Formats: sequence, structure tokens, C-alpha cells
Amino acid sequence: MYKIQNHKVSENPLYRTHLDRDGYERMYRQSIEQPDMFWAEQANRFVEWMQPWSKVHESNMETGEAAWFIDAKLNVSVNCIDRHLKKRANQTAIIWEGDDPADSRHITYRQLHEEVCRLANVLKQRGVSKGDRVCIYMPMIPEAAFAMLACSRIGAIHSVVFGGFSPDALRDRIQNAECELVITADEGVRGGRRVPLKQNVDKALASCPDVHSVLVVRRTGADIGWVEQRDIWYHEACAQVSADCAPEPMDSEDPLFILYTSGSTGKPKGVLHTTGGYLVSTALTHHYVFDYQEGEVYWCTADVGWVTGHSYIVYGPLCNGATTLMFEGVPTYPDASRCWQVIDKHKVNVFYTAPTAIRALMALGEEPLKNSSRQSLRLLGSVGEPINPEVWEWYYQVVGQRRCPIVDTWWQTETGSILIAPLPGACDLKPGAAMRPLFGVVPALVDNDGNELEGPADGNLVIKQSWPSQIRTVYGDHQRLVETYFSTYKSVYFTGDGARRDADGDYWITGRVDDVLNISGHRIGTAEVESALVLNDWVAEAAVVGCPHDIKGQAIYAYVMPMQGVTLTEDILAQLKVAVSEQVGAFARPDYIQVTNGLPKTRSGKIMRRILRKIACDELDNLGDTSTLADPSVVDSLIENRLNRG
Ligand code: 6R9
Repeated sequence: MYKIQNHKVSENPLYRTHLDRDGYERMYRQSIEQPDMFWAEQANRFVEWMQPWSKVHESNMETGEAAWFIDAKLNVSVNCIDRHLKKRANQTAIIWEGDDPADSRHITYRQLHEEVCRLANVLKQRGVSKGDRVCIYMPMIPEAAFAMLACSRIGAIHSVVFGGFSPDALRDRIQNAECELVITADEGVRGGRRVPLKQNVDKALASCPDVHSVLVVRRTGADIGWVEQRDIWYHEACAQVSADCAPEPMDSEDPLFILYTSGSTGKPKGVLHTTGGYLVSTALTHHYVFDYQEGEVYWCTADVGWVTGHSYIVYGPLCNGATTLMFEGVPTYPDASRCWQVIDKHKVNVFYTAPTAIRALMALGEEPLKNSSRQSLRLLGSVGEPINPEVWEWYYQVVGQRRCPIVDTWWQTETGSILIAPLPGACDLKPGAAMRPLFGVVPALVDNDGNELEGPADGNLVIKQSWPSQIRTVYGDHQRLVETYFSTYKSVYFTGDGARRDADGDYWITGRVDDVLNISGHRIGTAEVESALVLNDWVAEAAVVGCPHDIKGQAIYAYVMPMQGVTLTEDILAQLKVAVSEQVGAFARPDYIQVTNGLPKTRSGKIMRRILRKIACDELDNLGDTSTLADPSVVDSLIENRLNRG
């Protein structure tokens, strides 16, 4: 066991940081008291504009409307590439580390410029223009970043779909965003296994008639299906076009991308981010939170299919002229020392990963760390879910050798960039705490009636003022934005998370307070899993909750009620798990399925998940009020038949 203790700023043997405690406090105060002045200065510092703004910002926390750097023009790819060519054309922009440790590539800013321009020209040639949607369904290869940047160069809106999503989930996202072109690869490679990406695209496109083109990167050379006219080899198309492409001047509020994320109800939402505010926020937070220093190698282990990959593999680091590492594989392949080997191989200075990965590696002991020095490491980051204090200490003491501060970064797909984190050198570190709001962020805690709580408190986390990388709309359904985020509590953005503020005023995120699960850092809506479970002739009704899991953080526990006359055999239960993998993706597969003849419902027919959650978590002495149930006896039978989680 590692001793859990707070770490004072003064103990951090940091030899250089952008800000000390006074510096943070001064900047934070200015960002709140004179936001327009603060953001104008930061916007000019971190981003190059083609035309200045007429007004810094306008927002309304009742309606969720927000606009930043109004009337300004810029191009994201220019900021992430062209702007750096004068000074760092030959600096590595992207280090790619393949799944096989023998595979790696270095791409300089000059090469990045050429790759992105060529691809942008291919997109134009296929008729894609400003405002059109392009779906990117790719493995973790540099072409995924080229694709995002090529879209931004011509003003197309990208929708990256994580390569672990099933063909059905991909189809839904392509249809919802009305994409007309898909960029993919023949296959992906992860942990020595092949992922049939092109085959999945072919299945999805059977019901997406509007997609006229599919660009295919040759990654493994596998045999794949081919639709003449529609399918094009990426390398062939890129070889035939010019290596220069004039950037499209974009309005600060023009959309940059759509990224689907799960909510507590219904289908995933297409979170829409725009151009200027998003880029300013991601660049600024990448600079301060990771204390990024010129020339450093920065590695974020996320997948570009999630927001962390968008903001902190691609846009933030490249806007700052950083060297960003992209890893195709998994932390345990070929063995559990892989991350540490990669850190030594590429002299990684900043390492940003998720608690689930740290827990998995911690479970394998210290042996796998022994053949690496990790001397290059200067700073560690965590994201995606609360980090358990003992895991934090292992990360700090064993991985970082007590030398590297840990930044526990809290944020969401909807926030676009990190909102709460301890700035290294400016903030004490408390294992498990996300600590302090970043510039311009005004968090608050409210009770269930929306009353703001003062001082040390536990409550629902809300944000009171607009910030530049705030979600602008739910694609195609603006009303859903208002309902989901701006209606639960009056005049504030509701995060869906619970949090505690301690006596020092520091924030501890306690996890979701809605029906969103967090499995290995992946957000999954209970409704998505439930609808996959009832999509057959066996199951009448299903209810899904999360229960604790040592490595994944949460596991999925499903209760299913058979249709009349059906016996849910082991074989059928196995098929139900497969059905969820097919509908959503393998990462959403239920860990436990309990068969039941009744679910706890109120008299109005609403399932009481609170009770199901307690049963799944084995918290039986504290079930709460069951008197409002239509039939209280179902609870006893659910308890009696609960599954052993071992
Ligand atoms: C960036 C990202 C967002 C949800 C969020 C919260 C959880 C993220 C966290 C954290 C505790 C942290 N979360 N970071 N919880 N501490 N440092 O993960 O975006 O996939 O949209 O998930 O993840 O519950 O609401 P996204």
C-alpha cells in the first residue's frame, strides 16, 4: 500500500513552470473580472487570425447560446501547421508508434503540411466543400490526424467515429450527421489483432445512400471488398493532386467538428464545436495544464475517436507547435512494459493517460517497470474518470518516481477543453482531486433544487459562465442542448457530474449523477445498452446500471425480463451480450446479466434504478424508500437472485 498524502507545490522539484501560485491567481482573477480583456490577450497569443473580432463574446446561460471572437476569421490547419513552418519546418510534429514496437514514423511540420494539403485537395476533388460533413473511422495512424486537419483546411466538418464502434453504431452516426464521404483504413491493428474497419464501413453504408466516396488507407494490405466509383485508395488519390491547398478563411463560429457522445436518454448526441473559441481554449489549456515547454515530446494515449484525442493529441498540441506522439497499440502489448518502453524510446516528457490504464498496469506489479528508466518524464496527466487515491500514489511514486506532478484533468466532450485541474507549480496536489478551475471557468455546486451551496459541500457540479470551447449545439437538435444542459438548473450549464468542494475550496469529482456509465473511461448511456438488449424476441424489458470494477472503474450490470413463455438460457444470455457488441461496440458488452420476472417500478411505471444500482453494488442495508413501488416484493426476489460479482 502506498501512503496517500497531499503534496505541496513547494515539494515539487519542478525547475521551470509557466506559472506560480500568484501568477495563477492573478490570471484567474483577471479572467473572471475582465473576461473580454483576458480572452482577447490569450486569443492573440495562442492563435493567428486572418481578421480580428468585432466583439470578444456574447452568451446566454438560459438558452445555451454562446459566440466567441465574433466576426473574426481564422483557419485551424493554418494554426496547427503553416504558422510553424518558418521556425519549425523540420521539427517533428507527429511521432507515430505502431502496434508493433518495430514500427514508428516521424512526421515533420513540413511533411504534415504536404500530407494535409494533398488530402484536402482530394476531398475538394470529390466535391467536398465548406460545411459538408466527413466521417473519419480510422485506426490510430497519422492519416487520422491528416484527415481531421484536411477537413479543417477546407472548412468541412469532421465527425470522427471511434474504431471500436460497430457497423450499426457507425451507420447511425453517418446518417445523423448526413456525411457524404468516409475516410477509413483497410484494417486497424491493436494488440496484435486486426480490426476490419473497411468491412464495417461497407456494412454501415448499405443503409447510407448519401455517401458517395470512401477513401481507404492501406494499413495492412488485407483483402477487402471494393465498390467501384465509390471506393478510392487514399495513397493513389493523394499522389495525383497538388501538395498545396489554399486554406479556407473560416468564421470563428463556423463549425469545426461533430463528436457523438452518450447521454442518459435516447441516442448519442452529436456535440458540435466551432472554430475560434475551441482552438484558443485547447491551445491555452495544453500550454498551462501540461506546462508544455518548447521542444518537449508530449504523449496522450487517448484515441482520436474521443474528445481527448481531438483536443490533446491533435488540435491543442499542434496549435502550440508541439511534438505529439500517436500510439496505435495498447498498454499491454507485446507486454505490460510497453508504455514505459515507448517513453524511453521517444524520450517522452509529458504522459497523459486514463485511470483505467493505470489500474490495469498497477495490477501487474512493478516488475514491468524495471527495464525502463523513464528519466525523460517531467509531468503526468490523468483524464476520463475519477482516479482512486491509491492509484494516484502508484502513478506518482512508481511511474513518476516522485519527480513528476500529476494533473488530474476534469472535462467533457461538451466542454471541449479541460475546465478543472491543478496547474503544475501553481497548485498543491491532492490524490483524487481535480482541484481548481482554469481561467474563465466558474464552477458551483447546487443541491437537487438548484440552490447554490457555499463553502465545503457535496452537490451537482454546474458551470456559471460561458467559456470559449463550450458546446454550441447538439447537431440537428438544438432543443436537446437546451434540455440536457441548460434546463436542469436555471441559468447554468449542468455537467451531469457530482462533486465535493473541500475546506480549502478544492474540487473532487465524484462521478456521474445521471444514467451515464463510465466503463474504462468510455461514456455509455444506459439507454443505448437497454435498447440493444430488447431488440429481439426474447427480452421484454431491460434495465442497466453500473457496479464497481477494479480495472474498468465500472462494469455493466443488466437486469432482463423475458417475454412471456421464453426461458432465458445461458446460450441466449451469451447471444444478448453479442447483440450489444453488434449494436453499440464490444466495449459496451454487459459484464453481468441477471434474469428477473419483475423490475422495481413506481406506480407511474418508472423504473427505480437507484434500487437496481444498490442491488448490483451489494449495498443492501441501504436500499432507501421502497414504499412507492407498485410491487415491493420484486425487490426481495431481485436480491435473492443477484449475481455474484466475484
Ligand atoms: C474528457 C472526457 C466526460 C465524463 C465526465 C466525468 C468523467 C472526465 C474526469 C472525470 C473525474 C476526471 N471525467 N475526467 N471524472 N475526474 N479527471 O473524458 O470526456 O468522454 O465526454 O467524459 O468523464 O464523469 O462527465 P467524455
